[in-house]
Amino acid sequence: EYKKANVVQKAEAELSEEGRQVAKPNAEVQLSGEEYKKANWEYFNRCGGCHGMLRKGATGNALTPDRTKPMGTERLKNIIFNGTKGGMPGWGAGVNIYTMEDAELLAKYIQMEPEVPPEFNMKDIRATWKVYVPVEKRPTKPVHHRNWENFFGVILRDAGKIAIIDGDTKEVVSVLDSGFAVHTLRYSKSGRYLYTIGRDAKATLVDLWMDPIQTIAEVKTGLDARSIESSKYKGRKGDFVDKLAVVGNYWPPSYVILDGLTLEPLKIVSTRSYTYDTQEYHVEPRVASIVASHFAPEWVLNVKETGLILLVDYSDIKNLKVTTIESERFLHDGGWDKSHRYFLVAANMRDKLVVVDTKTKKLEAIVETGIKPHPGRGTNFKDPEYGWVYATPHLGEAAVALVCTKPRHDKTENRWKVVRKLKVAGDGGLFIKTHPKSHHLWVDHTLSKDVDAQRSVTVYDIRHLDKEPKVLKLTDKGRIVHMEYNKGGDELWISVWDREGEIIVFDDETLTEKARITDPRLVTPTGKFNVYNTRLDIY
Ligand code: DHE
Repeated sequence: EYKKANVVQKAEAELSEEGRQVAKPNAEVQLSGEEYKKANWEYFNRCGGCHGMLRKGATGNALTPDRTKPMGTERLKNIIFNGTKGGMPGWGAGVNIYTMEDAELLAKYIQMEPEVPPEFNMKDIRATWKVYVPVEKRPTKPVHHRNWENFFGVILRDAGKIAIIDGDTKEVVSVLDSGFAVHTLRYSKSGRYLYTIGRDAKATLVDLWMDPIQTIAEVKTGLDARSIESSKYKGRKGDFVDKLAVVGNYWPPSYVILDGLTLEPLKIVSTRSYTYDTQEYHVEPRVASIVASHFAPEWVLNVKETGLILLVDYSDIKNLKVTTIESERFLHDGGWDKSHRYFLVAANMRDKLVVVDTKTKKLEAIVETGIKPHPGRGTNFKDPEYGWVYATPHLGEAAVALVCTKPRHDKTENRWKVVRKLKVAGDGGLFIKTHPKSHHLWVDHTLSKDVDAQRSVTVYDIRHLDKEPKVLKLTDKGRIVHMEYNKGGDELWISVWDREGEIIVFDDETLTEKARITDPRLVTPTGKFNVYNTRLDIY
């Protein structure tokens, strides 16, 4: 059913148009042209994010033929279908995305030499750039009376769309096309503009002041991407609020600087370079998370495979200054500490969080937290015993680690140490959330192998962290994923990630359900981003 969706067909057509060549099968495995095309597409859709387009491995193991051929089709097929204890999800058992035949097709495909995808140069990017509403035709103030600062941008993953939901009335105000399997959303500092990025590297720009709310520009910066951010700095070195945007590409491995108001592509910078430790050349160092610094006109870009964190100064992009910080390999997702000075990013395959000081522009600390930390943007709160902490769940264990983030002048020996580990109802944790006005800590276990855990959320009372948490089972379908607060910090929104998706709204104080937002258009809702909280990095 998914495969028939227009959006999939469209993205598939685009990929083949972009000239993916058919690789030569090796002696043992043979695939017809059609089979190869299908496997190639499925690998991009489901596998490349973790294993890499060139299959050199990152969050997942390397899948080059020297490793896969000795394993053989039978074993590989079973791993693809059932998953592994190491955290690889099974795509057959439980979720019914692949049949055994699909798994076999991919098992054969990954024994063949990886195909090198084409490059995507400025000419290709410019050919995809469209402005639907020029700057001078846009309103100078909101032309509707909704409380737009309490809007939620919601990802509708498999529909390749986003929904704008009014946080006050819970109405679905707009559903707009975006890139294929859209991955993250961010707002400009003013909050007026919403930036989206699809897995196919299509970025869109939405104006929340218009009525109807609409997409005003789009551009495709590459073939594969996961992150987007805007310029947020206003200070002595200039006012860059809403002026620029940046996309972090997985393929070609690069970042692309865009005009923030039109998405006009301005500059491509390659991230191909040497690993920070062994100093080996890497052809596919992908850009993972990106945030905008609060201290300087800079973006913090985390390059996964080389373990390098780039502080990119966007004040003069013709003479681009980049501070390159050596940290740890396999950088993925992360967020700010309470002070917004330190950025904490997971080096997930190394079981660590890396801390960067964006004021001194140096590596501050590396903290071992547990098996495969996956903070999303993480969350900050005051532990009754240890003071301010940053918290992360883990993919590989049913635990949340609290890392002490006490200010620099506080000479406590706990700074940047794990001061507490909280048990949660499942491993496979992806996201965590609290709010300055809340005393609850919410944790999902989306990728747990246990179906009950996938459909539940663990809630701790921050004032009594030594007490047993509540485990709330929320649904009998799909999985529970990603939490977000409303502007007032008194409602917690959580997604039921299913073909017939829902958003459940909780009264945060009483932990009772306040509303279920249902709409046939809410297909596979995942991340939700409240305008006010996201633009000000409140988490
Ligand atoms: Fe994500 C954030 C990459 C799988 C939903 N995801 C991110 C970020 C990166 C990333 C680099 C940080 C962006 C930032 O902050 O700038 N994600 C990847 C992958 O490479 C991976 C492992 C495999 C893939 O092929 O994509 C992957 N991610 C998933 C999922 O399976 C999820 C649950 C659903 C989906 O879209 O496929 C998923 N990722 C999200 C969400 C965020 C995210 C909702 C933003 C969280 C936030 O609160 O900021």
